[in-house]
Amino acid sequence: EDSVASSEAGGSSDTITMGFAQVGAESGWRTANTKSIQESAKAAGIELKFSDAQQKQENQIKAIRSYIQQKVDVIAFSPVVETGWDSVLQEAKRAKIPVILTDRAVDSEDETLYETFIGSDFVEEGKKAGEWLVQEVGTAETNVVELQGTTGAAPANDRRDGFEEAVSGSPNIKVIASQTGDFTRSGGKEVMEAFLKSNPDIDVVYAHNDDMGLGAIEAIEAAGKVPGQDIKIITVDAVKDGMQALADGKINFIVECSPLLGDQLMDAAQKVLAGEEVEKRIVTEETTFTQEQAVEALPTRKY
Ligand code: GYE
Repeated sequence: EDSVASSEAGGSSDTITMGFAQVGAESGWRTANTKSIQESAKAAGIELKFSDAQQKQENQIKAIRSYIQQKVDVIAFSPVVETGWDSVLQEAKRAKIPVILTDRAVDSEDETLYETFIGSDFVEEGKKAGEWLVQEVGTAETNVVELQGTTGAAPANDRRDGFEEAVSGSPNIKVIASQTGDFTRSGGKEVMEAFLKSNPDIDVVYAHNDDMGLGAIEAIEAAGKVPGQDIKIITVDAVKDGMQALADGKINFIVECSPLLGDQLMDAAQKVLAGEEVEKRIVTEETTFTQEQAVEALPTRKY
């Protein structure tokens, strides 16, 4: 495809130009997600303009404004936090550039500001994590520490809420400390070190993603304890490093969250620009993994 991208928003030149404003490169999940988007764009013959916001909303807003100025055909992004998008999305709407949300949602009341939201059900993921714990510990007194994702991010809010809901009927399960580790390995490690210093009786870590769980493993080992045994660990994502730690017995349970959203995104973009109907909400299908299941799944795991 060497044709020049259309200079008209929604124009009919055969090459579609997509501006994609990514959250950052904070985790193994994000790396796999970026790769999926880049590969799928290539396969679909879509010209991709890509930016990395380093987990800062202001950078994402700047990127979206620049895509509007460049008159791309479609804008897609994964909003770092849920709130504060209305004005920039209104600018895109006025410029008649359709917007597709992937991975994370916005909490905007005005649903005309975007075409569709493609991604996981994070509340469901939190529930699966909590339900496993309820099964696992029965009536035993259980102290949980929670490593939350980026403050204000949809997956942090929803994974917290879903988990709370699932354990709400078990008064023996108590979340004794909860803090953000920003979805990074170093963040998870740092917060876990502080948790270990101030709480002698931690039974379980619930980390909102694998990377923070992997950071917590380092902190637990450094404190002379055995992750997966002295302290059980539940995480979300199921990226390779997480699955390896699960197979090695250092993590006890992982709720899957698929980063492979690229094909669905390109498909939705093509449909929107062709004037076809797309579902307002496209939910990704996902499973969960125990240690035994991780051993089986690892050899064919793609990310
Ligand atoms: O779980 C985490 C990443 O938004 C679902 O962001 C995504 C989350 C994912 O940093 O690892």
